[in-house]
Amino acid sequence: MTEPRRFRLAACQLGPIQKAESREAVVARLLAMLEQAHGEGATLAVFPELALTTFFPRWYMEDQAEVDGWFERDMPNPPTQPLFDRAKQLGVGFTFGYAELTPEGRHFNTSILVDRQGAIVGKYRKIHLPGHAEYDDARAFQHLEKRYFEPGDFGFPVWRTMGGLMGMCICNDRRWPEAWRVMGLQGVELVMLGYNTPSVNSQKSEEGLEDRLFHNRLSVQAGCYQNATWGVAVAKAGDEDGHPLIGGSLIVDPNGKIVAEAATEADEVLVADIDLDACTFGKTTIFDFARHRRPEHYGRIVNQVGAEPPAR
Ligand code: CDT
Repeated sequence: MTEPRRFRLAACQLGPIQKAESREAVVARLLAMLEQAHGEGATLAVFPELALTTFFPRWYMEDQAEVDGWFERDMPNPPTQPLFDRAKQLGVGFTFGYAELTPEGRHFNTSILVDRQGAIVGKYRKIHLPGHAEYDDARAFQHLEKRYFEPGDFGFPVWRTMGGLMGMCICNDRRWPEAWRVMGLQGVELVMLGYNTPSVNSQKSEEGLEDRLFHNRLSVQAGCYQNATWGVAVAKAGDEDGHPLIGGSLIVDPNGKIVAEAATEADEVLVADIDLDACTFGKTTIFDFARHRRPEHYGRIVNQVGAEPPAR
């Protein structure tokens, strides 16, 4: 089936989810936003990272059974099935993030992409895991993604679905140009990502909300421009049990310009009309990779991890 290359996209920002909130209560909020997105004509809805629970990596846990309680063993599962069913009825594709526990006992920070016919067509597992693995009392609060997840093992795939070339990444990945470029090298036309970003840097209290929103915009706008792709970055925002997260969800065009931006830190749906053919100009001119890239000079990008300054 040929699907349109022009469609309305919805960024479905979530307000806070408290530790005590159930999956069922959260899915009811996702469903309300899905209905709103559909009512406004959207045919693709993007929900944030770890969209079913509070941002649990801020809590230090030693009991693996307690940790595993934040993870989903199946997708869809009973709490999320209503979202899959309703989206299929409405003909709306969607993506959201969740903590994935595989049958082999592996833990990933994952997002899935579901097409307008209700099929799961893509899965991405977060590669750049920020934070630390052990309790760190030098920080104002914990960020234990390196404790609870292992780095993703799928790379940065791009899927041909819903009329275009679709990619995903998750939160901290958006700060890494490598993530965008690997998708750019597959011709990506829309990058969908969710985030949970604390409003204050736990290691530098003077880096607050304004700087954090700036870094979010800077990363997404640069990634879109430099790869001539649309991008949508969707927050889980607001105060989760005393821990504030930034809002600032964005839809960005292939020229790097913001076309829609959230105004609140609550559940909020923003929509924009997407023309995937708007990527063509950048991809065939200044960012025509086949003509202009010089990979013979990029060896350090893949051969080295940390910075290696020249000898004195
Ligand atoms: N969820 C996530 O990846 N958050 C990070 C916080 C960085 S500070 C440890 C982010 O890049 O927004």
